[in-house]
Amino acid sequence: MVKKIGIPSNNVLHANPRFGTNYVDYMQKNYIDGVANAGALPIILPIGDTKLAEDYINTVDALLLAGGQDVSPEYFGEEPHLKLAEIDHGRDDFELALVREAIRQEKPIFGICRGLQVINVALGGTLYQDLPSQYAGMTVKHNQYPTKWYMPTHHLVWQGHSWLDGVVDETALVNSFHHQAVKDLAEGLTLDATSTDGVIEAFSDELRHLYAVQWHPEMLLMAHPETQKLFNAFVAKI
Ligand SMILES: [Mn+2]
Repeated sequence: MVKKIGIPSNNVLHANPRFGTNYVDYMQKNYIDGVANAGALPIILPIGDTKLAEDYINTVDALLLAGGQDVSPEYFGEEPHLKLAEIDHGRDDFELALVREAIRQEKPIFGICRGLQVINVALGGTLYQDLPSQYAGMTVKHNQYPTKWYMPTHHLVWQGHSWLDGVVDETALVNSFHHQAVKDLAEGLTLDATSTDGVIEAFSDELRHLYAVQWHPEMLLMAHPETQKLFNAFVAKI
């Protein structure tokens, strides 16, 4: 049986003349490609009521959490920092509920960028709301804009053996489009990689089947097809 991977959607909350409405749910095609090319079936889960989380998780074998907005600091007990970017409580609540339900049903989760941060917060961890102003040791450009999204820019420092062994080349560069990052890693998560300035770039938890990276492998797929190995490795965990 083909493995079904639920991908919670993102949405557009601002008026958008292209669609003639304020409310559009969407998911970038490169996440869908990563899942489909790994032989799994991508199923987009539209942002909805948290009460639907159990039914949604019942219908899929795993979750993939995509990038996007900042996570609201209310979920880790802070007021919004001056440099906090756009937040969306609807998306936060829905994804946090899906993460908790997937863990309860022992279904694997792959978190990418914001997805990594959502997993950490769901389990009681905290975030830097804005790395440049809150992380004094920041010496690496973690928002590589205006460099293109498919262009990897910074190195990783591996912290031990993990599911990424043989999947991501240990000398590889990764791309980087984040101004938030994990501050306190939630209990039970294993640190897999940081950047050279110590920002958390990957963690996992084999017991709870959680796998997360701070970079954007889906954006590298077209220019660096070897990145597909990361999606394949996740699907092999299901
Ligand atoms: Mn980075």
